Amino acid sequence: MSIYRVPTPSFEVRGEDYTRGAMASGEFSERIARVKKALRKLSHPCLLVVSSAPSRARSRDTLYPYRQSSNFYYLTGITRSGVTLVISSLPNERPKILSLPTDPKKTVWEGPEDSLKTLARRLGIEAIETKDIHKDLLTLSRGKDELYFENIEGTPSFQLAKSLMNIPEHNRVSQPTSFSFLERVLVPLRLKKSHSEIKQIVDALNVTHEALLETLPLIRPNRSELEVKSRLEAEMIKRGGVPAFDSIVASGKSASTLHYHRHSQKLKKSELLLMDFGAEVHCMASDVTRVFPVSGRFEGVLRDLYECVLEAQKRAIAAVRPGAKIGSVYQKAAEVLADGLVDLRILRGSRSKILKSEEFRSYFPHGIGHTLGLDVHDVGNLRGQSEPKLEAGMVITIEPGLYFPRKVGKVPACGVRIEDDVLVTPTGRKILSHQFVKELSDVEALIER
Ligand SMILES: [Mn+2]
Repeated sequence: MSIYRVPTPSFEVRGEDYTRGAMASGEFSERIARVKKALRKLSHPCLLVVSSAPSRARSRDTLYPYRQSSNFYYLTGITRSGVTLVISSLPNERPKILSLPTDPKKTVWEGPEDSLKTLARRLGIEAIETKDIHKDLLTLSRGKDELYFENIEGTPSFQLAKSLMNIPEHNRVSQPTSFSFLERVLVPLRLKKSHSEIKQIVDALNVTHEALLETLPLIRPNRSELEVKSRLEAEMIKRGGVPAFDSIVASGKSASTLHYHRHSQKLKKSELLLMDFGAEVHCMASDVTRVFPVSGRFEGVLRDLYECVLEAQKRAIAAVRPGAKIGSVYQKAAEVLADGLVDLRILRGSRSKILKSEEFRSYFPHGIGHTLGLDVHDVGNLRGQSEPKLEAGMVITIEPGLYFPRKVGKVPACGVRIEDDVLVTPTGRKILSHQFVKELSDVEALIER
């Protein structure tokens, strides 16, 4: 997954202003307040330190496009580098941001940035301009038992944890002796989306959908995967988004590679085109997969295949509700896929035997979905030993698929996956990506020629 700088959208497309949807600073201040409260409960007195992402060198003095640390962005909404946020559990210590003084030489190359004071005022917190961030952080850590830091090397947060750990116990000046990753505090908060976060995901989905509509005319025989991909991403960028991950545009056999990135094929009339893509707007991601018949019509066994995956996806979505585990959602889709593989004469035997078989896993080798938010694969592990239950406010993707790296029976080498973004609501679920049609006839009508 590549990283991209988040531009500040400032122009209009089709009469719609895409500067809309930025989170109000009030929401960031509230999050900082919630963290302070959580820290008090967890391990008082303690300190949470999180820094903006460091710039990463691609080679010599050329940098990768900058993308803010999602945890830092979640608490501050700040998109620039070189800032560190400190939250203490002590009531008399205000949250603060620290930064080095502005370097005029840097400004020559990169232009002016919002001053530290402006950023702090927006958040209603204190600004500390310092020549030695590390020294200041060591001082601020005094009188605390525990430090919550971010596991990103090269940040002042990481550096602080590292040097505190290396101070011999007897030399510590009442400084933290316990250390935790700040995910312990932030994951529960980031996992459940607020009303405005959900609105932001919908905004990102709208940008993604408009980009798709502009790209549809290129889904024709003899066009290339690369043409489709570049149009798709250009249309996201035009609307103030960036790709939330490297888009997958895979035709025919290519679609059996789950994370296909070669984009070297021409579209053929007899094949399907799988597109897995999503814009990120204001650091919030979207993630959708749709499949189109290059000829304009789903025909023969490809039609059966598509219908099977669609039914599996609908059944899985219907199983999403608070209290459900992701395993049971997976199971609903897997049952439909297993029956479908029997109907297609690819597998034989009882459903329960098929579901346990290696062979079935080779046609459906991935999970049913993942959480979505500031990161396309967002915080919170849905699977694993302590499989958590779904809760209202979580946003997850539901994306079953079937993959055939080579021809099996009547099925040509191909891949079909259908993916939507789904909000868990108090009573069930809501599909946030409903603007992307998926019924066979609707998809055919969409690319009608
Ligand atoms: Mn996905």
